[in-house]
Amino acid sequence: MKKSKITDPFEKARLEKGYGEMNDQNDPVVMVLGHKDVRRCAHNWKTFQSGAEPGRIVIPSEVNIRDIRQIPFEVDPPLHGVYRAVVEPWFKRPLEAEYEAKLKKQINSLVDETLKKDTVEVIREFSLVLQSRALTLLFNVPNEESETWISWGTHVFRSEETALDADKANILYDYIDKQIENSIKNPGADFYSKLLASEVNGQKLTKEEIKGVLILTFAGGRDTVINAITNSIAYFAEHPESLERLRKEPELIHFAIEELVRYFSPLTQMGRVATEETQVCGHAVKADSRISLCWASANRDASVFDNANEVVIDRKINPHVAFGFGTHNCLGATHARQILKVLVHTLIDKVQSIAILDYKENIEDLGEFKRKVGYDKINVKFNAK
Ligand code: EMZ
Repeated sequence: MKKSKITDPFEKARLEKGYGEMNDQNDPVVMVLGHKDVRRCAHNWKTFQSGAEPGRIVIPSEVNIRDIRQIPFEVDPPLHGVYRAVVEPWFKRPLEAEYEAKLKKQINSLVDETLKKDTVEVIREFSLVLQSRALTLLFNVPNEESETWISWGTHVFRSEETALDADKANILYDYIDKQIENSIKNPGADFYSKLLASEVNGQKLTKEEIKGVLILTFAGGRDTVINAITNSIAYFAEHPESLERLRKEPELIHFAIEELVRYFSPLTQMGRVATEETQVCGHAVKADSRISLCWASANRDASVFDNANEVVIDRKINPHVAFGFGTHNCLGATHARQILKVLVHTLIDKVQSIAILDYKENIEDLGEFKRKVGYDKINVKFNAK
């Protein structure tokens, strides 16, 4: 089996019953597995809410390490839409030519550095660095700030020792408090200042609300983007023919990126809390219990995707849900897509081949399912064109 392969552990359960079950910290989850059901439940925000206790819709639940509500992620309509409208234009900035040019410069220089090395551990030396540097563009702060963020590691709430690390979370919260105070004293063109100047329903955002947006911006796109970058490198290492094809037909890059994101599904699932007694796939769901929308499973649903377990690099019709679906579709998706687009262009320009030397897979333990989501480490060698 190829080292870059990500198998689908949900197939049997999806076909046989349409749902799975897992116990997350004694707060069980009914996992919705089929594409149609996932979309239907995502759409039904009245019954399956996001605005539950902060941290509870995340799996593993973060209720023990976080009381601040992430915004707009943990807010239901109609208020969700009001917050979303405030932040949305900022999260579309990656489409601006100047932003893209800066991103190109960052990724070009990182790939140049990487080409000089005999081996590179992709997660720590490449993906984490790339994600953190790119995030300085989203925040519109100096590139040096990425050094601090790199020191936090691949997840702001999880460490190697523990799945939910309260001390680590506090580092992030303190950092955010400090940045907000700095921007109050010295307003600028950064995201903090932008949020401080924003209003919702005629009222300035409170510090708590600002913090909620910032925690989401730091946490939400971190391990997910890192996994997407790392898995892309592993994929192209083992599929030089795909890299070659994109070199010859760069107009396919857009399709390739959607397909890689579908196949990797960097975020396996996201929870919701039932507001009333209901059922999914004929299975009873109690009021105030959790379901999850299993994006990774929906993205392998053979009734929607031909050759669902293969990367079809030029797949044209691709209604994947890797960035979620409906009201809460990923706020950072534009930024993430730009990162992958610029990365693929840079690989095409500069890299002939990539060799995987050794690796350790990152396997998520989801009760009856075990899912590879990426790697804990992967050493490779980049070879120049
Ligand atoms: C939350 C989540 C958002 C959560 C779209 O996902 O990402 C997770 O990595 C974070 O731990 O707090 O932001």
